[in-house]
Amino acid sequence: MKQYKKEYELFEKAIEVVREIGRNLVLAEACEIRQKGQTDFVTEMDVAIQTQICGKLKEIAPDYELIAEEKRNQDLNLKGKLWILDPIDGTTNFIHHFCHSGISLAMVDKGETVGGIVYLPFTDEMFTAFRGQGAYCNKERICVSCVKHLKDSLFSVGTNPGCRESADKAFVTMRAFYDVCHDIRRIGAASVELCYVASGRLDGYTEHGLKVWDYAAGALIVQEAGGRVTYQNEQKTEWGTNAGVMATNNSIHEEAMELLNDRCNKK
Ligand code: LIP
Repeated sequence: MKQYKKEYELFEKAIEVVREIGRNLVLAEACEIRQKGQTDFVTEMDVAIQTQICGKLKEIAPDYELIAEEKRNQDLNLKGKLWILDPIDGTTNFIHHFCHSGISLAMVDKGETVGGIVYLPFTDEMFTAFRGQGAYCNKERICVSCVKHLKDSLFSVGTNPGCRESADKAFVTMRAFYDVCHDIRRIGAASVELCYVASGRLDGYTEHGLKVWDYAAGALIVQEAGGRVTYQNEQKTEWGTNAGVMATNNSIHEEAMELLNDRCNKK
């Protein structure tokens, strides 16, 4: 902890930045929507929140690089200190007034995530974790569920709507988990689903082809809450790593991975 004293102070400031700017999402009126792909959207609010958070982060941490979903992430030094921001994770939810979106910010030092912040403005829940310090929701310590077997779990499976080519794989995965678990869920925002695993509302979550800003902060929150996160089919890009993510309460991880490998990864 001593080692990260300065980072921790900065992390606390970043929490307030995310909260202050993120809560504007709740007040947002109809806003302009642009299609990045047929089923991949960006709204005026994504851009506004990103611009404001980036501006504030530059003020409080001028030496940090910044990766963010709605900007070109080129010529960055990914080996040093870095923020990874998704200004609205769950943009499709936001567009449809399905109030499950998060503002996700990870603090990275030499390739390792040391801080994770995910703010859910619609429920005013602030999920945070700093490496080695546990995970919290609105300052209350959280931990993963104690479900021991996949057959007793509630499991979320993402569909990665921006990547229709792999829809078969997503729905085979859904079916596989549905066959075994109590039931499946799909919330539509990776960061939110990860925080739900961290707080025991879900026992596990998996989705393929996520971008680093979708999962960086949430993955640390799961780990610090006692859960486990593993990655599949990692693809390094200029700005980070795309990957399939499996996040669980740890107890059901092996079983979930076995199911994924046996029934889904062959598709
Ligand atoms: C979205 C995710 C969602 C996933 C999509 C997309 P966005 O993030 O969180 O769960 O299925 O592929 O990445 O685009 O709303 O920030």
